[in-house]
Amino acid sequence: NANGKAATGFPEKISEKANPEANEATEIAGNIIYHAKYSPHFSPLKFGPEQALYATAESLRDRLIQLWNETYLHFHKVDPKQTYYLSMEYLQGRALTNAIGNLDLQGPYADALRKLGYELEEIAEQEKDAALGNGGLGRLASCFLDSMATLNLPAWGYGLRYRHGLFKQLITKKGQEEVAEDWLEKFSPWEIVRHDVVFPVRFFGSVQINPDGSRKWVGGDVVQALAYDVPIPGFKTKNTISLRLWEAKARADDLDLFQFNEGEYELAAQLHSRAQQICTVLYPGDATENGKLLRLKQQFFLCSASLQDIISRFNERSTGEGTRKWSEFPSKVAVQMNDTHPTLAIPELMRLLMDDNGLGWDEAWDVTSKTVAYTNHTVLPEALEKWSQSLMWKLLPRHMEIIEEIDKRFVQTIRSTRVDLEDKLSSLSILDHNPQKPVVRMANLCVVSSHTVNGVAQLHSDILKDELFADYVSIWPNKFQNKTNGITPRRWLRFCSPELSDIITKWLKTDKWITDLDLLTGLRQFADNEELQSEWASAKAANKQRLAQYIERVTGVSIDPNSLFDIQVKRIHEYKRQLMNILGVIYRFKKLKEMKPEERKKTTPRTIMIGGKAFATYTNAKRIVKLVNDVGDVVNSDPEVNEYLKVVFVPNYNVTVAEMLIPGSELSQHISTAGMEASGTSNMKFALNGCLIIGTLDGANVEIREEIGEENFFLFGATADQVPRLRKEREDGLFKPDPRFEEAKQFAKSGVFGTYDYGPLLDSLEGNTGYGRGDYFLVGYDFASYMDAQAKVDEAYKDRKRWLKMSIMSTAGSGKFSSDRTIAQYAKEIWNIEACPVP
Ligand code: B1H
Repeated sequence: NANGKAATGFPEKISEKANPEANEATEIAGNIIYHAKYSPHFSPLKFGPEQALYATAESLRDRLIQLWNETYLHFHKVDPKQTYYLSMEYLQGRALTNAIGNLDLQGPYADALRKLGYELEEIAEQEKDAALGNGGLGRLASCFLDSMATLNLPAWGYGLRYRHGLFKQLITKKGQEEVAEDWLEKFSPWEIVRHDVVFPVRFFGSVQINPDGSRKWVGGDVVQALAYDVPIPGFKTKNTISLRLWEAKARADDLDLFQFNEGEYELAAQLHSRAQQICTVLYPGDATENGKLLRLKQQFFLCSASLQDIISRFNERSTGEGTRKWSEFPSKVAVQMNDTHPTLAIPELMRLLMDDNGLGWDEAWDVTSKTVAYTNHTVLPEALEKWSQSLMWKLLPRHMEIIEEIDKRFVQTIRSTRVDLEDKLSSLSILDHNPQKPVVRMANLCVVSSHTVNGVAQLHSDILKDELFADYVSIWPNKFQNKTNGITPRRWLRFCSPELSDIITKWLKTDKWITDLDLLTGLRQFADNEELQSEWASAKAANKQRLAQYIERVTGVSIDPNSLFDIQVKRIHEYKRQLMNILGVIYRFKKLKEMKPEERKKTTPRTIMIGGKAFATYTNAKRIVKLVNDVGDVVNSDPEVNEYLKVVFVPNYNVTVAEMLIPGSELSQHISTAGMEASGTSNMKFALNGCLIIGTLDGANVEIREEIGEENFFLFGATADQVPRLRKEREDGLFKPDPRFEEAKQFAKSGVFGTYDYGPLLDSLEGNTGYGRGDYFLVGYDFASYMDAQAKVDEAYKDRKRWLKMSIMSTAGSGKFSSDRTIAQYAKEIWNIEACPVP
């Protein structure tokens, strides 16, 4: 056939050349064919792109398993202190290009596939995007795993194996629609089911008091947690760590055969279906009581299975003189809680130590509080988890006893040592006894029980210390730290933009920057160099071209690769202010319409791309999606202006789409109300790829601007410390809107963008309407400086040399934002672990 393959689909003969890479490629091609023929998933007669993907992945998996085993055995032998990262979310995206790149097999794999009639890129395109997370928090966990492996750290991730990841976003006439995602439709070639690793996890039941006074949790439902290991290779190292994902299963004897034979099939399989529900979807809607219960079950399931596994490994690695002393536990184990979602690790570890292993309270508390640490990712009050006490008593009665005891002891200690805090105790305590709705405050439980609490960017950590957790700081001044987030330079530069990477390597005369990102500062001295600038521009142009083709393919909109590519992609949230972006677009459109043709020609042509998913029940976020799409329809089909302005909603934003968008970006928007975005991580990815940022002094923007230089950053907007006063002024009717803001809103409401009722959305920007939240996010206040900053962007883009210099300076200043730096700091300053490289 056209690919030079025989009728069966398999190439008849693979020719060899006399160089070692060619031999390696031949061997790999042989492995791929072997898997295509003998792995039982597909007909052995066909070798289409999909078969090629699975066979290629399986050939890599063989290598990964080998490395994974070596790493495991090495850790076992050396017995170092090990970190366990507990997270309800991982946004792994695709794994093929990453695995090939980290194993440094790019050349041989590309050659091998070419022998088989395929391009590596074409095969990589077949892979589904593993989206077991929502957004930044989940992607951070995945970047962290890459860095842990690359730094040879003894560290593992634990998570849940959701059958369906984050929903797929369809854009229809109605706006966003959600469809169940299906990454396991066929199977994932990257996971290894571990039938030998199974732990029971209990729900409901009651607490039994034994004659000796000890307590035991009994009865209820018991579900089995089965481990699936996803090997995580480090970059150019043997170390390959594990992302262990738990799946919930019932046991065979949970099936009631008697009932089944009576024809009561559903009743008979009750326990099976209840077990299955746990891992069916990522974060189910929690508006209903059932939804809340399921979410809580998921959290506990992760914590219980992971801790049983950790404890059994701790015992396994004991050096032969019987079981180890429990007091050694904190010097062998560090548990990091990714936000409050795995808070139940605290009472579960206490329970396992006391009820299953006979420790007393003080001993168990000492071990637990020296083991767990907590990362906070948000200060938004609605995202601070609070669980109903009655729900917790029902599902986890023994844990509630333990939480009560932790709270009681904490309150007692404060009462006896800190009289000054007496009136703060009602907000510092873990249990909130508000008679209307008694709840457990998970963040408080984390702060009280953890040895270290950290925020994810300097500004955010300062807010934690000065506001959210200020009173705790007065109790434990040394408990609080900052760990500014980072991103892996492998996925987010080396692999997603090989063109730019090669240029960087050429000018730095080394590729060591891939694992030592601070070396990028070496580019600064060449930022004005014309040769570099022209190479830089052509790499960027190639990435823009590729992006333009992608956009046309998925949206049908053709965009001009010579226009300024302006991108805002992230979850749709009012605090992230996509609404401000689109109002700015609306204003720009109106002005372009009002201009004479000669005037229009003087403007900077722009393509504005906005993408992101709205939570299924978040009405205003969905209205924003609809508005962006409606504005796009009108603007893009307007023959007078569409040469100068295009507006595209990028559907189904995910890790894979990000890998296409970010390398092709020139300007990106990180425009949250100051103080609300804990860090942001896409800002780092864009800057690393030479994309300029228009943004507020929020989250990690602050540090990015410091690193790349304020002259290379389009800054606007109120600062975090001004926000409370501005909100107050807004409430008191003292705010005078900029005329551009009024004009944009009026135009949006005028009906030019269709018949959908945007009243409720736009009214959220007003002070005191029925829907209004009094413009809580200060779009009105920041709009003027935002538009001014946008005008500066237009001017800067006209000066190509200046723009390219700024772009190079962005990349050059991004070294700090490597997740290698972040993880090295966690390892040293929180976990107290050291590298354990496989020889
Ligand atoms: C972040 C979340 C989050 N902060 C609740 N909080 C969730 C909260 O499913 N839930 O219930 C899921 C996620 N996610 C993000 O974390 C911050 O908003 C970003 O600013 C930050 O960059 C990211 C990683 O630290």
